[in-house]
Amino acid sequence: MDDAGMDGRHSIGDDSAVVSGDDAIDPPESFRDRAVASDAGVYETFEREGPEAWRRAADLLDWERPYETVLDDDDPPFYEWFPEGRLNAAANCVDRHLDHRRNQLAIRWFGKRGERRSYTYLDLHREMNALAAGLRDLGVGEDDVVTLYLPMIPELPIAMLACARIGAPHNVVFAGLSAEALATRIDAADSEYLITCDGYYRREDAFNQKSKADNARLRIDGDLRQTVVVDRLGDALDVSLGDDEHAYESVVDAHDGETVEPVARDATDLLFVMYTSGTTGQPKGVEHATGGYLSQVAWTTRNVLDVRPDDTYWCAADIGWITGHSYGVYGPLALGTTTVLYEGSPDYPDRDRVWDLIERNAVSVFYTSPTAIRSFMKWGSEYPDAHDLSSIRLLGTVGESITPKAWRWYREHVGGDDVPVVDTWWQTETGAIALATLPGISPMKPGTVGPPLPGIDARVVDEDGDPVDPGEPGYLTIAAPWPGMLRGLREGDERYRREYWLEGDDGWRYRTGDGATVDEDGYITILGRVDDVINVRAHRFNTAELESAIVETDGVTEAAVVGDNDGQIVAYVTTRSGVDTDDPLREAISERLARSVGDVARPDRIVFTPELPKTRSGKIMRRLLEDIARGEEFGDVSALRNPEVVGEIESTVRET
Ligand code: 6R9
Repeated sequence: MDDAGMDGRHSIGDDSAVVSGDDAIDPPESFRDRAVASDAGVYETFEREGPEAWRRAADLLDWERPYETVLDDDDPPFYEWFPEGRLNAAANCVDRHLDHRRNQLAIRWFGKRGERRSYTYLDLHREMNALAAGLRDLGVGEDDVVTLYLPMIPELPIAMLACARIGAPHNVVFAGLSAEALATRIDAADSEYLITCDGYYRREDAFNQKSKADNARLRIDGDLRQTVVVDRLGDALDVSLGDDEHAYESVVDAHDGETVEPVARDATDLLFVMYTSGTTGQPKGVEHATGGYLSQVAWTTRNVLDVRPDDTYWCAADIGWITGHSYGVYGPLALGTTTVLYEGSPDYPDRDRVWDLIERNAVSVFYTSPTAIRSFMKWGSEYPDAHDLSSIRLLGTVGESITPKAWRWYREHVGGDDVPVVDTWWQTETGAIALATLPGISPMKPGTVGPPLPGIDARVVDEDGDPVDPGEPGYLTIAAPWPGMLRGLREGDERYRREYWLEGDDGWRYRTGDGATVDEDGYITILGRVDDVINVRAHRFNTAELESAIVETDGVTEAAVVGDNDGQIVAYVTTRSGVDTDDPLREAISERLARSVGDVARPDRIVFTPELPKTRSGKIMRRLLEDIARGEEFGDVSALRNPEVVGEIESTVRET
């Protein structure tokens, strides 16, 4: 293996294990030998070549017209990647695989009622084309934004690809969001076309999705010209269609067998818009360009998640969020692999559902979130232990910090203790993974994301933009553009500049909004959003650090820490079912914090709760918990996954 480090600053991937700390774990030998990325020289190559190095990513795609320039940075912070190039994302995800693997499965779908459907690349090609022809027939033209409001059914990725084929940017709205949220996103995106469904199942119950869509329609300022409605529920729900509403089935049937020439898009043309999850402030319409986005997504799916064409790969994130876009649809399909799509809940019909699906499908790469992993832990290792999970070659995690405890549990009980676990940091705005270990090269440090990927100039800096010392908290910034980056915001250039960019003496810096530390090896630990940092007793704590200590306590499953108006630390804690939420446990948590962080970190109040309030994408709503701790008014909680817990928490807090 090449012995090159990163420009002498740190030596990731150096065989002599320069990476320090007792907790660093080398990539397993068996994995390393067969990894896609096994040459540590890749760091140096990117360092030496600069943006030009990203040709390697663009070259994973088929281009209609080749690009000449890799990066046009004449007008920062408006960067253009591969500007002269033209390509079509759907052709890259489907058509080009027809020569070699038309009969290979592209999508394996598992529905909530035990249904299964599989699509080969040929099937996918046929249905995508029929829908693309149908959408055209309904008047959808290039650059018309189509809103997709669908659960995890095959029609969702098919609709994304059909839109991409005709150059119509999609605007996917998570199916569980309210009518109001849908209306806001339709208006904000100037979208005149909608694809939705009659309803979907949540456990036993059929939910009426169409009525939410109807409701949204009454609220929008603009005009919805045409709506396509997928029949997900069959007879379970009777939905009547108006003149400008069309059954998906009939649209696709009417055009079955037709092919639509993929529209060659400029690399900088809009592929999709995605509204961010809104943990803070108003949702923002993040715009992703076709060429740069797809290049980095394909490159990271290969090099970070180690996915190859013959894998069966499962990204458990909902396609309604960026992770599902990049790593549930575009990444795996661009590489021609088989991607698993699961509509159901992880604990239905039983708590071993996920392990059962992995075993059944011989899934080799599994990518999920710390929230999910914490649930799995809470349910108990007997569930994964009862299944043959030996097909797994790599595990990934994304979305929030993972505690060392959860990381180890995941690796041991799901990965058989001998696979790499990649903790991947990125955002809706970055489009693709930006920080992570390269699994065949870099040692892993549980609880720490890892170094920036080659070509990502991430830096942890202080208020003045100067690099912080190892271990000191700072702001995570990115000092050079990268291909998957957002090309702008739907809300305009000014907002884009203001939200994300700072001009410094040495150029433009992208602000991630996250706090972080960096260690001597260049490994970055995410401390949470900058506004999650709490200042109490003249100390600067970060929520992740305290929470990670609390969950180390026996019996504790999840924790969220906030500061109140009196400068006190309030810890919200969920426990493993059956554990007494009594004084000994309070004492144990306090001891644990004192031990891990210091006496100064002992919480003033511990509030036991059956669940923590979470966004639909699984992020803990710390802001809300902070408002509750401070006895302040808080806003609308209906967009939460579990709004019902809020009242309960509030009354518990009042009693403590
Ligand atoms: C992909 C996605 C982005 C925010 C990001 C950060 C948090 C994501 C993380 C992580 C710690 C990780 N985040 N990955 N924090 N470790 N591996 O989640 O996008 O929904 O836009 O959220 O999520 O705070 O800024 P998005």
